Amino acid sequence: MNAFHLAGGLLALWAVVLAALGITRPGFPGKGGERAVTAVSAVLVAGAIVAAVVTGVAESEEKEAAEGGEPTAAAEGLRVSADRGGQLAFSRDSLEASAGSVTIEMDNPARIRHNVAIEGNGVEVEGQSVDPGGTSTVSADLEPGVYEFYCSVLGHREGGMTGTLTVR
Ligand SMILES: [Cu+2]
Repeated sequence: MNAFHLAGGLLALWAVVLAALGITRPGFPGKGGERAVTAVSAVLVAGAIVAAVVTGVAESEEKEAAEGGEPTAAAEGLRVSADRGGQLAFSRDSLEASAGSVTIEMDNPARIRHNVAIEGNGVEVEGQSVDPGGTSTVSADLEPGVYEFYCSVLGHREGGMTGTLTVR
C-alpha cells in the first residue's frame, strides 16, 4: 500500500459512485453538476499521476540506497590525509594507481581548509575544499604516467602540500 495505490483506489471508487448515480437518477448530473463531476474527476486523475511519480521517485531512491550508492569511489580508492599538526603537507608524498578511473580521498584533520587536486599530462581536476573534519575527493580517468597531487587552496601547493601520483 502506497500513495499510488490509494490514489488509484479513490479514482476507481469515484467511477463506481458516478455509475451508480447515473443509473439511479435520470438526467444526472444535470446543469452545474456536470462541472463538479468534471472537476472532481480531474483532481483524482491528477492526484493519481502525482502519486505515481512520487512513488516512482521514492522507490528508485530506495533502490539506489540498497545498492550502496557511489559506485565510482570504490574501484581505485587512494587515501591521504592532510597533516594533522598544521604543516602544509599530506600524510604521504607519493601514491600509485593503475590506469583508468582513479579516485583520491583526502581526510582533513587540520584546523584549516584543504582539498586534493590532480594535475599532469593535460589533466587538471580539483576536489572540493573542505572544512576541518571533512573529506575532499577528486576523480580522473588517467593514462599511465606521472602526475602531481596537491592542495589547490591558495599558497598550499607552493608551501609543500604536494606529492607524486604514479599511474601504471
Ligand atoms: Cu591545503
